[in-house]
Amino acid sequence: MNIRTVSTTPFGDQKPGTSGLRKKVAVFQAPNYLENFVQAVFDTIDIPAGATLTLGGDGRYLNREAIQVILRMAAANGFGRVLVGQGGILSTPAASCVIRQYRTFGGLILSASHNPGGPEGDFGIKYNTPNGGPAPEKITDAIFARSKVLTSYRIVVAPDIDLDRTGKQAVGGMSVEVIDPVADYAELMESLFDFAAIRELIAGGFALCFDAMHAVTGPYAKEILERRLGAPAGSVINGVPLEDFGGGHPDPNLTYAHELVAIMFDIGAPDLGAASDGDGDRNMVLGRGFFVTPSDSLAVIAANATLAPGYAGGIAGIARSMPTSAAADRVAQKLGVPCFETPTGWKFFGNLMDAGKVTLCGEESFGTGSSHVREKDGLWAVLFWLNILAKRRQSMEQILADHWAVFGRNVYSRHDHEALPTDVANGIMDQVRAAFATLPGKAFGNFRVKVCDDFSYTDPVDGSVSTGQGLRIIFEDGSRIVFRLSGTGTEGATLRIYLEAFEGDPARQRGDAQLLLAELIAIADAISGLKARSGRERPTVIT
Ligand code: VG1
Ligand code: CO
Repeated sequence: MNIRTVSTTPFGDQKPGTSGLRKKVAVFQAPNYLENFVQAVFDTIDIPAGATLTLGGDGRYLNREAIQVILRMAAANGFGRVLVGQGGILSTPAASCVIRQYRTFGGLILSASHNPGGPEGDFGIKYNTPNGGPAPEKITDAIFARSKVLTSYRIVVAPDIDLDRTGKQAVGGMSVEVIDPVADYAELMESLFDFAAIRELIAGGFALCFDAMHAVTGPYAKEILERRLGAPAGSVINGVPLEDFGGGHPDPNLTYAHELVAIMFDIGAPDLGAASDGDGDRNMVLGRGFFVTPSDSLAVIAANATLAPGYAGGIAGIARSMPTSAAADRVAQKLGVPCFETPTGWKFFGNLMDAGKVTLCGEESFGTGSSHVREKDGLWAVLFWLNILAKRRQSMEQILADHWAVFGRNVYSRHDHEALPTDVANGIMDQVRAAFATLPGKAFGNFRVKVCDDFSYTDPVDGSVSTGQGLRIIFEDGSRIVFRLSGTGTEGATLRIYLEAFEGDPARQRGDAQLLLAELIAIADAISGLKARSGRERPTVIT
């Protein structure tokens, strides 16, 4: 093997965020930038000789080039084999599935998830550990530390492989297997859900529309929804992955998935609408003229879990991120299973799933998943809904109404203020933090503050502590306002405000969330000085 050692100067800014290292494409294109980070990963993870690595990405701009570089570096750093998705494609949940199924020594996933792609867009990379999940903070901190001091990287001299041809090839002395990115994942889905019942539902005229947003889920959705489940061709829209996602923002929410939202709120809307993000781990589900919040989606899936064959034996427990509404907690309580509250980011669920403490996990940010892999999983959530619908034969709106009638409704909304100047965002957070001293006991209209804190978490499995995970203001009646800065943005700072109030009265449960939360929204502004400090009248995205 012809290994070269190339000198490099550390960049100092390669700190993985909520979900890996994410930067503008131009930053990744700087000489040695990608190589520096990949070497930092390889130096940190103690690669067993001859180990196998899983490799793939969401197909965005730079994906193919980065894969060729990583293959050469993997060969030079002692990997014996790499499994790479055909065309360089692997959705995040499919990568997790491949890591687990073939017991590889983790994987590298190339994606900036829901952030836009293309030459002006974002790129990203993250390391997933052998359990298939995102590396925990202990490892990402070590990678960052290493990236700041390393002075060279190792790479073999070898030509590019043909990423489009499945089968065995070689890079240096290392074997590379180009695999079908969809097959193993589709098999796993078929083992969890009642495909026969869903096929029957669809054959009976149930219509669905899945918006892949020109991101990675197109091929997965077409194979599973159209080919295996019999949805008519065209049920999957924007199904061809494009390097720039067709110029769109592949974030499945009410703002960016506007094409799907328009379809679902129009006359003749299909029975179910769904969308996924750049790397396929998020999901948004809609009924006809009806939006299901991700927090409610987790709760409904938990309450109906035994309808799916893979969960027929019941669930061990639920975990949700702190800002996610407590709707799932109510279901857990009724089922008599534990519910854990973790910081934001899927990496905090891994230990709980590995220890068998939880089966289902969810985040308010359109993330739902289970222990079938160690990532959130967009299509899995859509299939879970289809399975529930096939068994219950009710509309999505009716299922939610029934759910709220039993459990009450945790009225919920997230307000994002994107791309704020960093000092403005920090000023707002500082003002909230400073108010903590005087808030407890203070009344705002009908709401009286009970406690406030900066959320910190002690992992119940390994005892590791994560601090500074979001400013919480909790009111006497259990309502909450949470202020948190995003760890995935690449432009200025994004401030997220999470609002939650419980509504037990069935007569008021069907109301509009923004109206039901109006008082809390005003309180959030009064405490943070948001409008005055930012000069903005309204959030960039409301969910
Ligand atoms: C956001 C979401 C968080 C999610 C993360 C990664 O992080 O709020 O819940 O885990 O994105 O999702 P932040 O720090 O911007 O709030 V993805 O689809 O990038 O893998
Ligand atoms: Co994602």
